[in-house]
Order: sequence, then structure tokens, then C-alpha cells
Amino acid sequence: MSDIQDKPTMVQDEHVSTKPRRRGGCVGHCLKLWWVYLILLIVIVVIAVPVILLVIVPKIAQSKLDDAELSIQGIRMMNSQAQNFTMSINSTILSDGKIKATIDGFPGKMYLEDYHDHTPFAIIDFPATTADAEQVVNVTQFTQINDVAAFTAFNTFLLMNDTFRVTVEGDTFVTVHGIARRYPVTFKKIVTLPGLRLFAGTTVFNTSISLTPDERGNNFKGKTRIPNHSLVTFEIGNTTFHNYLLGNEVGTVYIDDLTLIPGDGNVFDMRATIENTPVLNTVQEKPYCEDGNVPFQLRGKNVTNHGQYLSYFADALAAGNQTIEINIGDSIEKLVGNRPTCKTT
Ligand SMILES: *[C@@H]1O[C@H](CO)[C@@H](O)[C@H](O)[C@H]1NC(C)=O
Ligand SMILES: *[C@@H]1O[C@H](CO)[C@@H](O)[C@H](O)[C@H]1NC(C)=O
Ligand SMILES: *[C@@H]1O[C@H](CO)[C@@H](O)[C@H](O)[C@H]1NC(C)=O
Ligand SMILES: *[C@@H]1O[C@H](CO)[C@@H](O)[C@H](O)[C@H]1NC(C)=O
Ligand SMILES: *[C@@H]1O[C@H](CO)[C@@H](O)[C@H](O)[C@H]1NC(C)=O
Ligand SMILES: *[C@@H]1O[C@H](CO)[C@@H](O)[C@H](O)[C@H]1NC(C)=O
Ligand SMILES: *[C@@H]1O[C@H](CO)[C@@H](O)[C@H](O)[C@H]1NC(C)=O
Ligand SMILES: *[C@@H]1O[C@H](CO)[C@@H](O)[C@H](O)[C@H]1NC(C)=O
Ligand SMILES: CC(=O)N[C@H]1CO[C@H](CO)[C@@H](O)[C@@H]1O
Repeated sequence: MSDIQDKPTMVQDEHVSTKPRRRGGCVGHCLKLWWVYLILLIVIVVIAVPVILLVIVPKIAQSKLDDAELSIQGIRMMNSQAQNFTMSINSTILSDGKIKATIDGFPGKMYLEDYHDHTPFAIIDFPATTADAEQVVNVTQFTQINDVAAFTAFNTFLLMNDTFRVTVEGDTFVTVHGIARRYPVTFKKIVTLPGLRLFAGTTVFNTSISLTPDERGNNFKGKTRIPNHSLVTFEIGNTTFHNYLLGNEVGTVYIDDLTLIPGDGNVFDMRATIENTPVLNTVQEKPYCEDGNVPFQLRGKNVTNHGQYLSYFADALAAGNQTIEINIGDSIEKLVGNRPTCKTT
């Protein structure tokens, strides 16, 4: 028994006796080399603190900014002039909100992500924000058109596409609460915006035609409903369109004071000067004579707003044809009392 007890004791003794010896060795060693440890500590502090402050914090700040999401609720372009307009943007920045920080205001370049050289079509001054989970950023700003070609491309993309991508990019500074240092960061967000789909779904109704033109030379009047599939409101102005019938130009369509708003509330008076003969011939041909609907094509011709020619809208509207059916049969019936019949050839 004592043998058995002795053994563990001996083992324990060995432990007890060896540990202090090792520690003593370390203490002695450490004491002798205290200056090495001090230098190491200083080096760690001197290197680690700046590494944290200069490398890690800005990296985190940049990556938090990269993870944030920008969404646009509305864009408004008003008081459109040849060289400038007033732009309003309602937007929201969503982030995880875990860092308390402020982001300085900055000039944000806006450009088409899918257009060759990324020339900005507008530069918007974004206000200072915080890094809270949800930031509402609504801006209204007088905006110079510095590059008409880029702004025309933006309007063309907006008009032609179902969706298109716009990038907002700018260099700014972030201040993380508790650190008295401003870090340079880049704000870059790509947003997908709904486009106008070339006004697909436009209808013309309440039409009337006259055989003798009025004092402005118009022989066609009606109302048009233009759906706005996008979230852009814009003041276009007095707009004219080439009017084609079966590939031939047959006249000009006018819509005055055109301002499009999002949604279905876009109903405007339209008037036109149209050659009677090709229209009257077509409406008596099959299949048009069956229901009286004649397919016209419209393509932008001219846009003037308060006396200024707006090439950036005119050229965008000229980029494509929109087919619109107009019930000429009904208009003729209103005019002469009976519908045109199908020509027998
Ligand atoms: C922004 O929101 C305000 C308030 O709802 C609204 O009056 C304004 O028309 C909106 N602007 C844009 C550009 O969507
Ligand atoms: C805006 O542009 C028009 C020409 O398109 C010019 O007459 C006007 O002076 C400009 N306004 C400002 C404030 O630059
Ligand atoms: C900002 O725009 C949003 C719509 O996106 C609106 O709900 C909010 O009221 C606007 N805020 C201000 C201060 O205009
Ligand atoms: C948008 O429209 C433009 C001009 O018609 C076109 O070049 C571009 O490829 C379209 N598509 C997208 C996704 O932007
Ligand atoms: C259509 O025209 C008639 C008569 O010209 C008018 O009473 C009616 O209000 C018009 N409808 C619309 C939607 O403008
Ligand atoms: C629009 O249609 C007319 C007549 O069919 C044609 O001459 C013209 O080239 C078309 N334009 C575009 C941009 O499609
Ligand atoms: C556009 O219309 C205005 C006013 O009618 C006219 O002065 C101008 O010459 C037209 N511009 C083009 C490019 O057709
Ligand atoms: C549109 O043209 C009419 C004349 O046809 C003019 O009285 C009106 O001021 C013009 N509107 C704009 C916004 O330029
Ligand atoms: C006809 C149509 O698509 N209208 C849309 C216009 O844009 C708004 C959003 O701004 C949609 O809610 C509408 O459905």
C-alpha cells in the first residue's frame, strides 16, 4: 500500500519540484531579457495600432460601404433646358447598421453602367449621411448638362429598355465614431432602373378627324394615354413625332407640354397634321377595314421647351418607332355617319 502511495507521491514530487524550477528558469530568463519583451511590446503597439487604424478600420469601413445597398424610389427631371435641368432623387441606403459612423457628403457621378466610356450624365451632390441601417437620401439639385451625348444616351436607355443600369460613384470620407480620423472611401453602387419600354401600351382614343384643317393645319385630334413603366418624372415639353403609315411618312403628331409621371396617369391632348389620302386608302384595305384600326408608327421629331430645343430628348425619342393603333373607322363614322367599307378589288 505504502509502495503504491509512495509512487504517486514521488510522481507528484517530481511535478512540484520540476515546475518551480522551470518557472524560476523562465523568470530568470525573462528578467534578464526584460528589455527584449519591452521592445517587442512597443513594436507590437507601434505596429498593431497603426495597422488597425490605417489598414483594418478603413478596410472594414470600405467593405461595410460596399455591402450597403442603394435603392432609388423616384427620379424627377424638371425645368428642362438645353444646358441644365433640376434633378430630384429619392433614395434609400440600407446597411447592417453595426458601425456607428458618418459619411461625408460627396459629388456622385452618375453614368450608364452598360454604355462604353462611363462618362457621367449628371453629377449629384450627395449629402452627409450616417451608417444607420436605413438612410433616406432625398436630393433636389440644379444640374448642369456637362456632356450632352452622355445625357442623350441616358434618356435613350431610359426610353428603349425594360430595365437598365445606372452607377453612382464618388470618393468620400468616413469617420468611425471614437476614432478621430477620416478615412477615404469610395461609394460605388449600381442600381437597376425600370425603363419606359418605348412607351409600349400607348393608346389613342376620343379621336376626331376633319376634312379641312384648322388654323394650325391640324386635321386630327384625340387623346393619348402613355404608360410610364419607370419611376422617372420628366418635363419634356412641346413634342412632335414623325407619323408613318405602312413605312411611309404621312404627317406630324403634336403633343404639347408633355410631362410624364410614373404610372398610368399620363393622358394628353394630341393633334396631328396627316395626309388624308393614304389614311383613307388604308382604312378601306383588309385587314384594317374589318375593325377600322389602322397601325401608325410614331418616332420623335422635335422637342422644344419654353423656346429651347432639347436635343437630348428629341434624339432619344427619335431612336425607335412605337406602333399605335388608331381607330380611323370610328372617326370616319363620327364625321360622315357611316363606317368605311372594305374595297372590293
Ligand atoms: C420624393 O418623396 C416626396 C415625398 O413622398 C414626394 O413628394 C416627391 O415627389 C418624391 N420625389 C421624387 C423625385 O420621387
Ligand atoms: C440653363 O441653361 C440655359 C440654356 O439652356 C441658360 O440660358 C441658363 O442661363 C442656364 N442657367 C444657369 C443657371 O446656368
Ligand atoms: C424622401 O423620399 C421618400 C420617398 O422615397 C418619402 O417617403 C419621404 O417623405 C421623403 N422625405 C423628404 C424629407 O422629402
Ligand atoms: C438599352 O438601350 C440601348 C439603346 O437602345 C441599348 O444600346 C442597350 O443595349 C439597351 N440594353 C440595356 C440592358 O441597357
Ligand atoms: C371624349 O370626348 C367627349 C366629347 O368630345 C368628351 O365628352 C369626353 O369627356 C372625352 N373623354 C375623355 C376621356 O376625354
Ligand atoms: C421607323 O419607321 C420608319 C418607317 O417604317 C422607318 O423608315 C425608320 O427607319 C424607322 N426608324 C427606326 C429608328 O426604327
Ligand atoms: C424644332 O422646333 C422649333 C420650333 O418649332 C424649330 O425652331 C426648330 O428648328 C426645330 N428643330 C429641329 C431640329 O427640327
Ligand atoms: C408649347 O407650344 C405652345 C404653342 O403651340 C406654346 O404656347 C407653349 O408655351 C409651348 N409650351 C412649352 C412648354 O414650351
Ligand atoms: C403602366 C405601368 O406599368 N405603370 C407603372 C408605372 O410605374 C409605376 C412605378 O413607378 C408602376 O407602379 C406602374 O405600374
